[in-house]
Amino acid sequence: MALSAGDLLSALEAEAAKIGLAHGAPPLTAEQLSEFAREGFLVIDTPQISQRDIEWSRHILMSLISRGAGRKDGRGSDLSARDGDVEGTTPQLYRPSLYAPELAKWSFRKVGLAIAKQLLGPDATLSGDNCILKPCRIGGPTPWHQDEAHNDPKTYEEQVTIWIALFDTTPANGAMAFIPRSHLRGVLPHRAYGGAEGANAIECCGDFDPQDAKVCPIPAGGITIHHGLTIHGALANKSDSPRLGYIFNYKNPPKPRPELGTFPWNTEVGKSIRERRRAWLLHGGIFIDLWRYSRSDPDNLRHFIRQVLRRFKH
Ligand SMILES: O=C(O)CCC(=O)C(=O)O
Repeated sequence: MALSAGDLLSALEAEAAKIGLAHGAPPLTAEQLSEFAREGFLVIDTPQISQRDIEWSRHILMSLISRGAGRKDGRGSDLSARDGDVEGTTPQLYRPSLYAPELAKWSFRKVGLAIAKQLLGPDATLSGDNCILKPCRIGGPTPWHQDEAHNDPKTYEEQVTIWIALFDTTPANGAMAFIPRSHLRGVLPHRAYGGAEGANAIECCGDFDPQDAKVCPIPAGGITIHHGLTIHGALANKSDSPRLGYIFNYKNPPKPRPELGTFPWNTEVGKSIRERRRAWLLHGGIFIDLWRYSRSDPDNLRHFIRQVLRRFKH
């Protein structure tokens, strides 16, 4: 029996509705919005992404990581390193869509942005993508931290993060974990992970109890969403299944805020990565980067320009 165009459209809409993408409908419900406002994070444990797209993005990100994309230009690093190592046990690549521009055209970007605008308001834009792999058995922990502790303390850029699981996540392979309601407490003190000279990541050393954490396993294609002030982290991968997160950060435009002092932890971490990046940019990498940005998402380019301008201002 032949299907009419109308039948086909209804069938597609029914499928889309099942995964929260009904035509024109905002992705998050009123209940989800109030849960996020109350708890500082949200877990959507039904796949939001088709199996085909999971495999497609997983393949691209795994290939970028395995060929060491971003290592020499200071965008690839080992998240759990404490000795300045770049090629350690927990590979992370900032802005993978600059290395594989097809990622910038992925349809989920539209859904992600719609979610961010529901949470942050109409001015929210994508500030960057990121991916973190915890390989079987060796993937290291993600230290507890607040994303906004990475930002410039002189301005306030409210932010949210969408974390997409590209393999099933479990408590044993490093599912994301959140401290409920910690987004209501402002930026807490941080330090270099483990207080180590060669750490690449920051860790929250403020007053909070890791026992309060809610560990949030989700299947591949599921997502977690957290506010930039929510304390979060993840355990090491002790299992036989890999754990890969594709991460989108969204920000509101910066607003001046009362002087918060400095965030000294940001100069304490990632020293070897910054040196590598500087050397690469000065040796002509800047032109490669400009070319990469020019073929990428306009939001990526906007944030790059904003960062450069800020560096000149300070
Ligand atoms: O994937 C991880 O382990 C950490 C991700 C994270 O910290 C983030 O998305 O803000």
